[in-house]
Amino acid sequence: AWKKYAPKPFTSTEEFEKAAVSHIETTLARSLYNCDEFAAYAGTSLAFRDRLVIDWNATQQNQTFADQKRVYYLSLEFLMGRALDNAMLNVQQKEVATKGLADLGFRIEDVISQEHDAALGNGGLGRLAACFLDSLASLNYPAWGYGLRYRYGIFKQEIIDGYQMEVPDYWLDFNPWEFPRHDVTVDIQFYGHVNKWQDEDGKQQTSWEGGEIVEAVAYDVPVPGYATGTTNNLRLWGSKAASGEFDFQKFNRGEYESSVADQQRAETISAVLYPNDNLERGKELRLKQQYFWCAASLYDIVRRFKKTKRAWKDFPNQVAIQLNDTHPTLAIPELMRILIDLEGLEWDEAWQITQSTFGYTNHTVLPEALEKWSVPLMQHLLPRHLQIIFDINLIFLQFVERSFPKEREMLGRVSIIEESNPKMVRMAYLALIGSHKVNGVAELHSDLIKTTIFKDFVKIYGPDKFTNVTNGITPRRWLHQANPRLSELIASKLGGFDFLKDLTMLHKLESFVDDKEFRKEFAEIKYANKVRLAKYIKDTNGVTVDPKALFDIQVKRIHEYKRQQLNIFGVIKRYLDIKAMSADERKKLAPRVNIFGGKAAPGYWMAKTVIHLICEVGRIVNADPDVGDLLKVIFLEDYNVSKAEIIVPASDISEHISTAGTEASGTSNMKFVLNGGLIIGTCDGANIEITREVGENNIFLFGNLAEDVDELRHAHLYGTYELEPSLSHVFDAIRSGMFGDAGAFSALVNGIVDHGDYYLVSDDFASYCKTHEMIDEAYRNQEEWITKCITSVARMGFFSSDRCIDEYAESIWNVEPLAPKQNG
Ligand code: 26W
Repeated sequence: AWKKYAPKPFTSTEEFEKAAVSHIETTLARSLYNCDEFAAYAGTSLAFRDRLVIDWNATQQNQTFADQKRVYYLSLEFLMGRALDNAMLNVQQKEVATKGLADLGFRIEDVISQEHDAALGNGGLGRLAACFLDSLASLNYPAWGYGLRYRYGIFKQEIIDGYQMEVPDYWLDFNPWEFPRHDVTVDIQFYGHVNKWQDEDGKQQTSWEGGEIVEAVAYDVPVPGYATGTTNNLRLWGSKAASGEFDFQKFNRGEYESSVADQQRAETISAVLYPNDNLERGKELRLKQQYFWCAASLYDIVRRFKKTKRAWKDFPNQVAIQLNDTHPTLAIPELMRILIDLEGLEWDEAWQITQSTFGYTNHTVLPEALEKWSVPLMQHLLPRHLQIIFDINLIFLQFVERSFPKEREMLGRVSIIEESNPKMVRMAYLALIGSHKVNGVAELHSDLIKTTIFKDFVKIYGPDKFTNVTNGITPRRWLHQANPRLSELIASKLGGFDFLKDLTMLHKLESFVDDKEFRKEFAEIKYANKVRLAKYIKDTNGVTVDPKALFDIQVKRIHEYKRQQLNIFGVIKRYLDIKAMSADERKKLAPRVNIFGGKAAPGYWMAKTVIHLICEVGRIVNADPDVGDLLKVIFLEDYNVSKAEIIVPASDISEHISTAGTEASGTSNMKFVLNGGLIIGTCDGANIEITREVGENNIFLFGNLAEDVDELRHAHLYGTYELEPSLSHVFDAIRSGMFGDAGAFSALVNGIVDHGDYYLVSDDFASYCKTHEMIDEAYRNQEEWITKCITSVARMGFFSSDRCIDEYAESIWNVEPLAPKQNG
């Protein structure tokens, strides 16, 4: 049915050309005679933007008129990547643009690559938010994203002499995809004090007064659904000094410099994305960002609700707010403040409304990632919110005390306030208590939160408050856009592109697994994608790699729990083995290219050491004539979304090798398999469900299980534990200076040898290496390999973010899709 709602297309190549050229000449004021690739990008984007705006306005009108429940997805990160290619594909008009641009003398790939990535995120959590927006629009859900408009996204990574350097990512020079709404602003208050008094009726009143005001300005980004008229809105808040107040006064008093300084201080709030992934640092500016964005978003949501003139009790029937991790948890006390202090509701009614409105998604169990804010800091910055949090906690603890009178020790454990010095607010507990549903992001992860960090809360609220929604990825970007040839091939077998909206249709590919022609084309496409990546590697790293070699890829944030160190130690072992072989033995080996990519948080010294080791191993191995094409080691600089679109379709094997129980889900694992690659992985996160879907024969699992991790860690610290001998060999090589200054890597090695090997590298090393030998063996039999790949692709339907969003809609939000009005 969605076909009949497909938006109005450019009716001809000429029409597109005319629109693009007109923008180049008038909007950009550039002559066609010096039209470069950048101008072509700008003209093409503006031409498509005009199209999107029509659908966007129609969608907003339609949703307002329909007056049904909306979803608000609050996320401090949206890792969108580039917009143009996605927009052209989602409105199904890329061919027109390809032809039109060719007429004008451009290759569309070159034009697309002019666009700067919108990199407003660190990794998995931010990219998940972006996939969700694509699915929400594609499935016609009335939904808004709310985030921050950082002037600097995640830093750009440069590798200089084998070390990571960070360069600021200023991305807003030319951004045709955002619409500043200078008329949509919200005043946000910080600091100040709380006043309490009794009004004439004897009713207790509370207000928050004084302090300072910063203005939030809305910037709207259209989010087009695939093959539908629905174009949703992503609203990003930018900060600026509140207009007309002290700045003008100061100006008039001749304090020009200090008024500019105030302005800069206000703009600092939305200046930069914090580059830590899974590490909480408790910085005041970060708390300011969180409140600024929560308060602006809630004001906006409440304003929209109030226009409907409904009673407050209807709020949860009109509004579902999803908290993407604990970063937006302040939205809970903020809604309570609005309802009680500003709207005059009683506590119980306000609390009932609040709890029914929010849902909370947990994305990590790593203790160092759990957000805690010091009570003194909150008292200073948000005095009224701290009071509300104390009240929420008091009422909650009284309830726990009544329900479990014999378990007094539980009170300290579940209190929102940690009795440390200074006291800390545990944001995960606040998010859980203030929401009606809590979900993890893969089955194992959702089980683990119930038995570890939230164990007591399962007892308190019962198991029904907790649910699982396994993550997904959008097949539009991660198949159709990143791998157009594979998408075409699949469409040719399934009778069109409907599978992009119902990914379970992929299962029909299984009947083509023995089809000779299909297999040949499938293999050719993988090869062509590897050729493209090989060319990219040559251009960026200057290293020649053989596209016939097995491409083994690990791209993700660099983190000890993700165990890039395990991978590079395995590579070193392979290198040592090759060095020890005779020429005859070497001839029997399957050539490999080991590709790494990912950013280390700027202050994460150990992660930076891992990058350095990878680069140094590459430097030695790639120049060793004994090795030749048998082994190449590549570190790709500045891994991001647009680079992932080149890298992901080119893998034979990708690595998802976290210590069991640490990777909540992983989503790149899904991307790689959907693109016809196999994976080596631990029994962790979504790897487990991928195994269930594709079958044990089509995945290379290794390593210890989550349930054994505690005991193994204990054995490292106290038991009769011995370092894996083959890993000892690797360490000897590193210590010998084979890969440059051994001292540079001593902390990395000692962490495993002397300091407890927290991530169990040694425990999993032998099984990891053995599994890689099985991979070599399997790859030798190309026919069987291709069968595994095709079978896996056919079984990946479950991992569409469309399935995931439907599950959220059904089990958490209780919202229905809204069909777009037909254009015309
Ligand atoms: C406060 C510092 C901080 C920053 C970011 C703590 C935690 C985060 C994120 C929650 C980390 C993150 O991106 N988690 C990833 O979320 C993905 C989407 O659900 C999962 O697939 C990954 O397994 C998980 O690591």
